Amino acid sequence: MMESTKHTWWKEAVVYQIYPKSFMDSDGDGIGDIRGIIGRLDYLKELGIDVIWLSPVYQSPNADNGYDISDYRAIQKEFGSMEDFDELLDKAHKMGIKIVMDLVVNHTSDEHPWFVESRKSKDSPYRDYYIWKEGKAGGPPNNWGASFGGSAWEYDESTEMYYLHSFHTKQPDLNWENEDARKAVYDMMRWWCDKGIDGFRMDVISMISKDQNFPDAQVHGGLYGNLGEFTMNGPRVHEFLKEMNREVLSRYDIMTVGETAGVTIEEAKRYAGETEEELNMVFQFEHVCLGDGKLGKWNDSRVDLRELKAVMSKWQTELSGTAWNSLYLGNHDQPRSVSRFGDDRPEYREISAKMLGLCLHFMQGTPYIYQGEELGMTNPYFDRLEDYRDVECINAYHELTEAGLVSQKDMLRYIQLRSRDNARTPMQWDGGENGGFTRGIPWIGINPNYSQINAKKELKDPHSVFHFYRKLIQLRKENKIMVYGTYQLLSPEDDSIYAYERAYQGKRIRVLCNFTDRILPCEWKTCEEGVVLIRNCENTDKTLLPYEAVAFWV
Ligand code: TEU
Repeated sequence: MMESTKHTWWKEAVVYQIYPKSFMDSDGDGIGDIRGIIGRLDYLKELGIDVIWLSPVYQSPNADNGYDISDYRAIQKEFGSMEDFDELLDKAHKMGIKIVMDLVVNHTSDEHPWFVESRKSKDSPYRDYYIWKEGKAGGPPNNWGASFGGSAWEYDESTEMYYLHSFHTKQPDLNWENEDARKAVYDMMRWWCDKGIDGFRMDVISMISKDQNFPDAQVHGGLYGNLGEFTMNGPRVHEFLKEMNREVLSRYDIMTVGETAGVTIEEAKRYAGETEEELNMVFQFEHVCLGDGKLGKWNDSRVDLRELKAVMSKWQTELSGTAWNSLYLGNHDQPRSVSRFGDDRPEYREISAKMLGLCLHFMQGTPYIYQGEELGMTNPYFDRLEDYRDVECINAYHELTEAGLVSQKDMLRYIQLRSRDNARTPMQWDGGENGGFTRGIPWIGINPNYSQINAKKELKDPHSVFHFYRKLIQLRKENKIMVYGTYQLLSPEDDSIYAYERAYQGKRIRVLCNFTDRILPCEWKTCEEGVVLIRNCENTDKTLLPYEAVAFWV
């Protein structure tokens, strides 16, 4: 294992993800907006984060909450105006906070002018911006299924051909084989960089190069073939990213993180290799896919700690010195981390939320905090399908229950545990109406626990999850070992304790985390005065209390 030597600002940064629709509503329409974010910059400053990753704020018909973009150079009305955006960028910069934009270029909205033109005729100059194919035997060109249900091919009457959409029917995939389309994307990216933004989080960037043979894919347990095999880490993806780097990224001091579904260690070393000239870092998916079964994410399994440790440790050690990790336990597509990896029962919620934060922030890589994670926000466990909003879970509910693959009762339980809406309930600002998120009716119900769990309460309480995260961020700034140190797992076989060490320039930190609600003996623990960097409870015995976590110098 090597000590990563190249120091950069984005390795040392802590990123905070904002999902604008659910963050803060300033005008009472029930939908979060940019002015809402501006009003909460002080809160983020107090937390101490360096970078905001803003989920899409571009013009969009919202088939997938902004991940279907109809104009890359406009702000969607519900979120405000370009003037509001410019003000946000300016104010954030004055406070020393950078802004990274979501870049969604695997697909556009079907309402984007490129697609509107493309579907009109086979001779349109925009025809090849998208992926059009003839049908086969009266059906789609192959058996690929879309992420949000149904076939990945949509028949279009005007030219009697099918277009590919890896996600929603309203998200046609761009054809990256087409040079004009690529150039148009780079042009748009330069336009944003020239505005002064600080980087891009690239949506499903691992999927932009498709196997041009478009073969049928294996069916795992649902009704359709899994297209990932032929769309993820495709034949030309690295060529395209090197081109993008040359044309755009290398010309600015920005940070880039690729959302790389299906990425392996070997692929990550190419996407985010120190010398590859593609991206700065990637989001790998292995730890958030643990326990996935024949119906993919739709199940109620709990993560096995030994598996979690194996996956995290593999990424920690194998990228060390050659590429860079992103560290995350939640985002807008994942359930709340405390509900999934911790314990959201009232007596353990706070302590297990802190334990997870400590466990993650002491690893090598750039940590990402998803809005509300710093408060220990939980899944809402809505008990009616009507309370959910996300196309993914609603479509899956119908597709899987109607095909008889799962009962309605089980599917609702799976949704309570795994739906993306778990992360999308409004940010809980205070104990007042709608948790202080809006004076109107929120677009999705607020988690009923907002009177106990909210920012106002936590800001006042020095022992809150918020202040624990604040301290974690501060420690990272004071101790380069947290950023650059090498990582060593201590107890691979232990199914209850996550123990690891970091080493850097002759110094060592040991991290101990109890992932259970039991008191456990722990020989790894030393209890001398003055060595502890941070802990989530006072316990000087050679034991770990339920969900206890501690980091100390050894
Ligand atoms: O997500 C891509 C992706 O891999 C997800 O579809 C993931 O598999 C799924 O959400 C897990 O349930 C990105 C965005 O983060 C997501 O919000 C978008 O819906 C999607 O791309 C399409 O743009």
